[in-house]
Amino acid sequence: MLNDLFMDSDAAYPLDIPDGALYVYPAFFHADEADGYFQLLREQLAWSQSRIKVYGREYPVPRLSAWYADEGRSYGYSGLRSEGLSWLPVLLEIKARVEQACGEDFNSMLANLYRDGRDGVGWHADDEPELGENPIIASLSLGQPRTFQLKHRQDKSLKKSIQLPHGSLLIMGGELQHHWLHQLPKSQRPMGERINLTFRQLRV
Ligand SMILES: O=C(O)CCC(=O)C(=O)O
Ligand SMILES: [Mn+2]
Repeated sequence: MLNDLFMDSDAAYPLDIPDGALYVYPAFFHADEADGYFQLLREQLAWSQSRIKVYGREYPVPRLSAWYADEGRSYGYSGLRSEGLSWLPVLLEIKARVEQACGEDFNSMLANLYRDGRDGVGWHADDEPELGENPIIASLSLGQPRTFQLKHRQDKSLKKSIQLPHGSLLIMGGELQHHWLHQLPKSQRPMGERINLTFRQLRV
């Protein structure tokens, strides 16, 4: 559950959508604090480019990523199982702030680095079985503001497009991952780097 402090804050607001919960905290970190975290994460995280197999052919995904988790937690995706890296001090610091705002604990975090507008992530839901039934996922954005889009799986008329500024926190909860897909589209416009951290609680 999101705690009262978060719900009562002037700086955070719920987005009115059916079949799921979505909250945005546009200035979760102030600009200077967000600048500092961007630099540290850019330098310190173990960024690498994963490859995915589509119809028997392998492709590099259009972004760099890094996966951190409590010891012993592993995560399966694209037929692979991977152990998370050990938390870094900067990540523990950010995680504590995010946990306080959400009133939730997180034991894992997927980081993405979008190098420019040619990087993005396609339509998907964060609905891996290890996340449990209705996961709360807290998504921190740093750097280049990018558009985050959602579309309802059944009702094709339902769409949402949100601009995620430097230092913002987006929280997804309720049945959102069952009923909606989300993506970060590529863009033709010249763009700088963006770092996104998604905090998750693995149940297994
Ligand atoms: O970069 C973002 O804002 C979204 C990333 C995302 O959806 C994911 O990593 O599952
Ligand atoms: Mn996602």
